Amino acid sequence: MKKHLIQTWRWYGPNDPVSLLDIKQAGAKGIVSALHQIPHGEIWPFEDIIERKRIIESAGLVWSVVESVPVHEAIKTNSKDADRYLKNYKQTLTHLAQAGLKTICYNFMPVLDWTRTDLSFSLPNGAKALYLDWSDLAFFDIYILRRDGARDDYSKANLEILEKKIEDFPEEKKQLLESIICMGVPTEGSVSLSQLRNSLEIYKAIGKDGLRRNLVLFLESIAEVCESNGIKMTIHPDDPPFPILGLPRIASNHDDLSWILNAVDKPFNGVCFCTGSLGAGSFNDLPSILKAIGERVYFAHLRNVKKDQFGNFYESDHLDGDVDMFEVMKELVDINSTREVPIPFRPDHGHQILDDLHKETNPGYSAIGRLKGLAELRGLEMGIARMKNSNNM
Ligand code: DNO
Ligand code: MN
Repeated sequence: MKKHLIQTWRWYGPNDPVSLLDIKQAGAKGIVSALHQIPHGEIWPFEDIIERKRIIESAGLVWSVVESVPVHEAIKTNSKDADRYLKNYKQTLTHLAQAGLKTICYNFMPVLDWTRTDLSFSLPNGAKALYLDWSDLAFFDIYILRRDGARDDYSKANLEILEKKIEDFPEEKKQLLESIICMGVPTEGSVSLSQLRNSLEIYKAIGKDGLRRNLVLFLESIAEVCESNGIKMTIHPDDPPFPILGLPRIASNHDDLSWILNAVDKPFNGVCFCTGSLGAGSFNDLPSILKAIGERVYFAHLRNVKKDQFGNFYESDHLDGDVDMFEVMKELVDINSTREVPIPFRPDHGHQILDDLHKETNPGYSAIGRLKGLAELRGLEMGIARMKNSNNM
C-alpha cells in the first residue's frame, strides 16, 4: 500500500481563531506551526517547542512542519551581526531536531514576506480573496515609497499603462493606499516607511548576485547541523515571483530554484513547492518545474491564482485557476510514491466564505475556505492515486 501525502494545516498557535478541533473536523492530520511569539532571530527555547508539540499532540494531531523559522535580515544582508544570528539559527534548529521536528520552511525574501494590494477582494459569489494589482503597487512605489527613483524599474510601455490607470484612481483609493505603510507582510514585525527605504538602499547595493551569495553563506553555515540531525530545509518561493519595489529576488522561477539546489548540492537543501507563489508568474510551468526538482521537494503549498492580461492576480479556487492542479498533483503523487516519509502539503490559503465573512480572520487563513480547498485536493489526490494503481497512469 502506497502512503498518501500528509494533509496538513497551518496553525498560528493557541491564539489562532481556528482551533485544533476545527482543524480535525476539516480532516487534516498534520500541523504546520511556528513559535510566532519569539522575536525574529532569537533562539527558540527547547521547552517552548516541546510545549507547542504537546498541545498539538494532545489534540491527536502531529506537528509535521515548522513554518517558518524566519531568517533574520542581518543574515539576508550579511551585515555585521550575521554571525550572532547564524549561531542562534543553528541553536534553534538543534532544539527543533531534539524535539523530533525535522522539516523546516523558510524564505529568503528581502524585508517583506508575501505581498498583496488587497486583502479582501470581492469575487462575484461574495467570497473574499487576496489580490495583487500592479498599478496599486506602482502607485505605492512611485508616489509614496521611492518616488521618482522608482521609475527606472518600469519599462516605458508599462509605465504608461500604469500611470493611465493611476490617473483614474478615485481620491479615497489613493488615500487608502497612502495609509498602508507597507503592502506586504513585513518579515521582521512591523516596518516603517523610512525603515523600508533604508532597506531598499542596502539591497540595492547587494543586488541579485549578492543575495544569492548570502543565501549560500546561510545554507553552508547550517549544513552541518542539518545533516547531522536529519533536518530538511525547504525554501519558500518569492511571492509574487518578481522583483518588487526594487528589491532583488532569487527564488522566483525554475532557474532560480535549480540554481539554489545546485549551489549547495546536498539533500538537506530543499524546496517548499508553493503553487500559488510560482503560479503568479506566467513564465513558470509548474508541472515541469516539479518534475525537474521533485527529488528535493519536501513540502508543498497548494493553491491557485488567476491572472489577467496585465499580470494582476487573485487567489482563485484551489482546482480552478492558471495552475494545472491535476498535473501538479499527478507529479506529486509520483514523487511521493518514491518516498519513505510522505510529503506534507497544505491548502496554502483559502477564500473568506460563509460564516467566516462575519469573523475576524488572519488574511488568507480562515477556516472554511481552507477546508474547502483541502477537501478538493484530498479528492484529487485520491482519484489520481486510485487511477494510477488500477491502470498504471
Ligand atoms: C504564501 C504563504 C507565506 C509563507 C511564508 C514562508 O504563499 O505560504 O505565508 O508561508 O512566506 O516563509
Ligand atoms: Mn505558500
